[in-house]
Amino acid sequence: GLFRKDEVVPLPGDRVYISIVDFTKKVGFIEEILPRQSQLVRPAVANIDTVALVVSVKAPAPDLMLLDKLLLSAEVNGIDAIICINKIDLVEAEEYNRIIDEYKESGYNLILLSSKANVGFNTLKKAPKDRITVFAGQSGVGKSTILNKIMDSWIMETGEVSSRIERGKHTTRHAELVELKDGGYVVDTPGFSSFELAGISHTTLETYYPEFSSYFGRCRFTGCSHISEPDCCVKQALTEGLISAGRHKRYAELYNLLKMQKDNEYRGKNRKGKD
Ligand SMILES: Nc1nc2c(ncn2[C@@H]2O[C@H](COP(=O)(O)OP(=O)(O)OP(=O)(O)O)[C@@H](O)[C@H]2O)c(=O)[nH]1
Ligand SMILES: [Zn+2]
Repeated sequence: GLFRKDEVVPLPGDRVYISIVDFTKKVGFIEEILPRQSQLVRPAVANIDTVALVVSVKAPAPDLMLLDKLLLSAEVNGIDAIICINKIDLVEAEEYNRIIDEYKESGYNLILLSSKANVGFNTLKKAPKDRITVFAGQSGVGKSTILNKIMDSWIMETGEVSSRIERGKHTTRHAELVELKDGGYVVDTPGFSSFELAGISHTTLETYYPEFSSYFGRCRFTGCSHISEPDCCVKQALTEGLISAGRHKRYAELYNLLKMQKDNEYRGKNRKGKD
């Protein structure tokens, strides 16, 4: 295992073997950290199962490019994603239905929320059972408000007070897992709100779009980018409304960006070689 041999620092969410020193005083030490299924940097938490990506319908306006990037990030890290469409009290239904339409073919679980009007929390409550969930998304979309609401009403009574006191004593803020009454844990600190494209290649980008998956390998050209090639099954699906135009447009934008980065890298290397 990890830890002693490799000097791995334990994180919230780690599954560990412990040695108990004093059972009644709850004193013990970590013997071994079990292999991690996932590891986030911001917040530093291991074994996250679900990331709940929050967008608001208004104030701030939904940034669907950021949402797509965060979905990518979840896919790359092997973490399930759900999409929370928040602040629905601020707009008419047709406005948030536009977002639903863009993502309904992707298969991601979509939850309509309003912390203000107290909408959607029963659905949200069903989602994170037996799992570790972290909330993430752009600044101002309402992550902290959602978390506070969850923690005020769903939290396990045992340990709540002590962990709150504990928290106050720490000078540097670190994420903690909060155990929910219905099972599962939520990370008490909202996650990343920005995104780096590091580690993703334009050639594999398509594999992170669940709604593209049934068309893989069926295009006329191998390595089809699904952007400008003829006889492309993805583009065909697009015209039939089986893939949303917005998702595809942003996919194409990311594809071109990643390809350009790769080309620049390649040129940079070539130039060095010639000097
Ligand atoms: N109308 C409305 N306002 C909301 C709702 N949820 C949150 N807000 C407001 O939106 C603002 C931002 O909410 P926060 O919970 O601080 O957002 P956040 O995502 O945690 O923001 P950062 O801490 O900057 O990442 C606050 O003024 C909230 O009162 C909602 O459902 N409806
Ligand atoms: Zn194609």
